[in-house]
Amino acid sequence: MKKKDFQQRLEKLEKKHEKLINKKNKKVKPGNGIFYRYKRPILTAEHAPLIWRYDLDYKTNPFLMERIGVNAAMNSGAIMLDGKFYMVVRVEGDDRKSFFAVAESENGVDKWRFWDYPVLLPQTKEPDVNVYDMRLTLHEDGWIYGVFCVERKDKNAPASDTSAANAQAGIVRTKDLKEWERLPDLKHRGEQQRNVVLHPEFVDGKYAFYTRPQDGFIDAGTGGGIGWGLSDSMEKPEIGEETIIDERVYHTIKEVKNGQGPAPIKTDKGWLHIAHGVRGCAAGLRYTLYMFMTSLEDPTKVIAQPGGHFMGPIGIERVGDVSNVLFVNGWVRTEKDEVFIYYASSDTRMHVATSTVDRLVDYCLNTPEDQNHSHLSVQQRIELIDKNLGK
Ligand code: M1P
Repeated sequence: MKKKDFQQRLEKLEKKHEKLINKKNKKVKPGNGIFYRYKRPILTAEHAPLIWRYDLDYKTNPFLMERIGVNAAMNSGAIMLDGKFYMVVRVEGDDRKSFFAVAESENGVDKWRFWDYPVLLPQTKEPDVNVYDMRLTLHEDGWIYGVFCVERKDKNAPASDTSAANAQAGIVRTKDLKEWERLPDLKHRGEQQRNVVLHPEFVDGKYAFYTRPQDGFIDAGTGGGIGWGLSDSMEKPEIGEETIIDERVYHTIKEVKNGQGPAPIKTDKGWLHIAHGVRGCAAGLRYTLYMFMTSLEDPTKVIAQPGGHFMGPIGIERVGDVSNVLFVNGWVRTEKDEVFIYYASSDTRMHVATSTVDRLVDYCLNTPEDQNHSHLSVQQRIELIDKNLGK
């Protein structure tokens, strides 16, 4: 390619990238009264900076090839610092390795822009093979903790099995999302862990973790359910017994497995939780989001559990690298008690939905629970219809 053509192509790429980042997003009205979706995804693989993907030097890359592509931008932790919205995004390269990168936005719904450099995580003695799905918790001890899934090859698998993996909870802490201190992986009594989240407050003077014990890498097996365990310290994080606080239930949206989303939001009526539930079907696994509340006095006690999903994949959300999946590990509550829910679709892209603390609490406290039987669901609807028809 001639230098002139190289230059022209680069200008086109830069223009297209800037245009994408600066696109305004729009609330989809009238919504369902619980939350608003937005027209466009907020972050995609195409949002990744060109300097991450292309060697921009004509001498070394005369065809301006994208040699280190980015495949997805998904499952992101979120936090608000000094009035600005930040996500710690799970970015997946074309080489299937996920890593974390910070993106920021002034208003939380559009103009999301990645920082120039992704996060280079310090390693423990046993290097990570893959890392993903960081949950950020601003803890009352003053640190921002990031708990994420760290995956390594399963050492006990036969040599012929090149897929078997072992998942554990990796932990980092930071004050500014720039300097990250790595802490040891969470010790626990089970086999594997994913979807581990730190509770924002001390409980009985200890650090409290939401867990998801599982027998195998994909299958929850005899484990599963959202668990809870306490640790004396974060420098030597170790939980003893895990209590299951939100179980898997037959023929519900969380029949196969479930996992806590981000750290819960404290309200005067209880802790608000958002989570993902998984069911099986002929097309594979279907991941939807659901909500529940736990007691302020006893955070292991579920006090409200609206039936069914809170949000399921629709439209383009249904399709991606792992289709039929919504996943959430980040939300932000603003000073005005608005809630920005950062969810990913089909392991491919990020979206936002907005609501308020009041609405979400109302949704949790006043939405009927799953009746666990079709005829009872029909009865529930008949009561509603009767009421609406004034009978
Ligand atoms: O592919 C869907 C999701 O699968 C896993 O979630 P879970 O542990 O509940 O099965 C995670 O790997 C998650 O990153 C992914 O989005």
